[in-house]
Amino acid sequence: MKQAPKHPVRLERQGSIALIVIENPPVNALGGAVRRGIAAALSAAEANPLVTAIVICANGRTFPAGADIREFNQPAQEPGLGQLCTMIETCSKPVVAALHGTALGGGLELAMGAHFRIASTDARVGLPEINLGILPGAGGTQRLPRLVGAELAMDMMLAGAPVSAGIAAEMGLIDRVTGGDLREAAVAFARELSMPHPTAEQRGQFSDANAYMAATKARRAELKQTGQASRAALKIIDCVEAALLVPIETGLEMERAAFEECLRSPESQGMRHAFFAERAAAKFPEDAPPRDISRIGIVGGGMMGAGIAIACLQRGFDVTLVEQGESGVNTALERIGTHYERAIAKGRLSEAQGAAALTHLQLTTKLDTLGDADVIIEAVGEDEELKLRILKEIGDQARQGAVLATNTSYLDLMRLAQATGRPNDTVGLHFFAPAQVNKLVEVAVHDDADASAVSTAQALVKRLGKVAVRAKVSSGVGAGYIGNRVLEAYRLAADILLEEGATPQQIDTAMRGFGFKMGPYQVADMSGLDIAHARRQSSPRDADARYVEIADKIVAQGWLGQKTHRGYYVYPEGARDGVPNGDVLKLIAAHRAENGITEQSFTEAEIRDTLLLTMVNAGAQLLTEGVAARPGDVDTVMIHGFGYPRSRGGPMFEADTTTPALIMRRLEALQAQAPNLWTPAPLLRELARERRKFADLN
Ligand code: TC6
Repeated sequence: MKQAPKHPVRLERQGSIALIVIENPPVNALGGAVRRGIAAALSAAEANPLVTAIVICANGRTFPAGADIREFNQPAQEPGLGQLCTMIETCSKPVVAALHGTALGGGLELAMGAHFRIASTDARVGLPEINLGILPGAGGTQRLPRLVGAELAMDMMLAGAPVSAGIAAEMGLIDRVTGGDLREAAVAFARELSMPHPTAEQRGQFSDANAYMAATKARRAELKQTGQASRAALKIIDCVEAALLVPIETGLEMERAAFEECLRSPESQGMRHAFFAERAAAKFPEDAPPRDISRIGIVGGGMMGAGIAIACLQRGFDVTLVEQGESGVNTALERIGTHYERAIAKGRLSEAQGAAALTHLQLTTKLDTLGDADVIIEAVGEDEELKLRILKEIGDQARQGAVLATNTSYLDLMRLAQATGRPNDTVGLHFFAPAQVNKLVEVAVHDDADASAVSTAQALVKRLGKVAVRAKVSSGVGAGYIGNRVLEAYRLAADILLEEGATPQQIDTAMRGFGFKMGPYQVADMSGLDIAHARRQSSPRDADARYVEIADKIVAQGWLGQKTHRGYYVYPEGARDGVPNGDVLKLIAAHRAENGITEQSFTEAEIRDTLLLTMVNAGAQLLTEGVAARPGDVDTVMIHGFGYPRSRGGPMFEADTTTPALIMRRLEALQAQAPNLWTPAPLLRELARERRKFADLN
């Protein structure tokens, strides 16, 4: 853990203006020392008769990006951020906050305590607390509605997404935006402010509370209807209502109580774990400087290749996309074009922005145009012969020093890397569909990969705004990387329950009840049963490994899921939600009869526990093999790649709510039924023996 600097706040003077300068890298988080520093500087500036106004600003890359989340698990330190904001608001001299970078959470709350806010053009501001299962707890729920109105305030706090300084100014949250030197502009602004500042207005009450109350009620109902009524979301609405109805002091007390409740909740603990696990996962042992990247080559313009191309274009890279033949090029162009048309239609992009992005795209049939690409990603179908051939051609065409990547997850990475003729420059980059949206990328590292090639791949993922997780692959170990290995175990466990008596609907309902958006059979229907079938057929399998044939029998009927309107569910024309497929239930019953399996009944809790146990064991196995480095890496992959509920922190985090010894005992009870699935992983045994938990390994 980083030590906070000794004096993270300085008091400076420019004539009659006092500047409170925060310096607490990397993101100027408002930890105890920073809060004490600001409070002391504020008191000194207020007491100094030569000071007429005060500017709060920050050095480094950003105005505070929030409270220090690491302190949330520690005893409270005075002054609390809420107290500090009230101190600023009730200061007898005008206070201006000067925002740059990402003024988020407690940082924005601090700025709202100030009487005026000026921001640089490229600043972004927001209250993302909901993403941590909490709400703004330093007055944000009370001050934001007073500044921008209850509806916009609710939108901002419930979405948790930051907005640009320009939009914040239109909302009334920012008073001035400057493209020039922020600090100079803030000081100039402060010099204008000898007049009484608008404390009274900010702390005043709403005159049109009733109109807004209708909006808060509607929002609460909408959240409940759409299944988004988390504790934090509902508390945010309660607090906005308080802002409308009661004096600010009472509202602040309510907010404090709500914040404390959310902070202690298991969902906030899970989300905070997820936040730090993602950042830890992004740290790789390779510390070589990354190579320069400006042009990305992609080979294959199917769903995956086109998605990767869009992800790259969105982040300003030049992209050369190679497809086979005119029709391949046209289809890829249509895919990418459709994406931009939709984004424009939804107002997410202007036509000019869409057109500008497409000027960075070169679509071609010629692999020899890849000579100027800095990273080349192979994204053709999961067919070893095809990939070997394409990777050889990529190796022939790429310039020296280019990083080569394959999007495989199951094929032998070492073999593919050899095919390029430059294995040292080759890594795996496993994107998850839809690649233009999904934030996860597994960076697969084999024994011969050069550290700078790995760092470059890692840097690329970061620049794409995605979350990188490293998967270590050695000969014979690591195929499937992290996500697909856990997923396969999860699916097999579900299939065993199906074979023994559960129905697809029961299993899906249990997992949705747990917090997954979809159960395993809904996902199977959506992805296409033929895809998983092909993979099962092509994967080597031990003769004595437990295998469930139900899915193969369903595929043999030609029921491939949503695309054929029949799979585990039946999908009436045009419908995305299915109804249970009675024929599949009959097929499963016949399968049980054929194999002499007596149907058992399972409760939802039993289904859920078995599937979770399976994921934990698969994760522990990956850690044993060294494919995943930290339990948090498995959690990050499962959250981003497979929709594991973020509020539960991930399977390995959740496993720590019990003990490794207990998990082992439960696995041992199942082991005989499927040793390939339920034999406890060696790491689990080790943790049980040493009475340690997964968290000790993060
Ligand atoms: C709040 O404010 C509640 C207030 C009420 C109180 C009563 N605290 O993400 P990066 C660390 S809740 C502690 O890689 P980027 C991060 O762990 C908070 N540490 O950088 C990492 O450390 P490492 C509301 C923090 O440029 C390093 O900074 N605010 C915090 O990709 C760099 O982070 C938020 O939720 C923090 N608040 O993105 C904002 N923030 O190097 C959370 C970051 O040791 N932060 N760190 O691993 C972010 O969204 C992003 O960090 C970012 C910068 C957009 C600010």
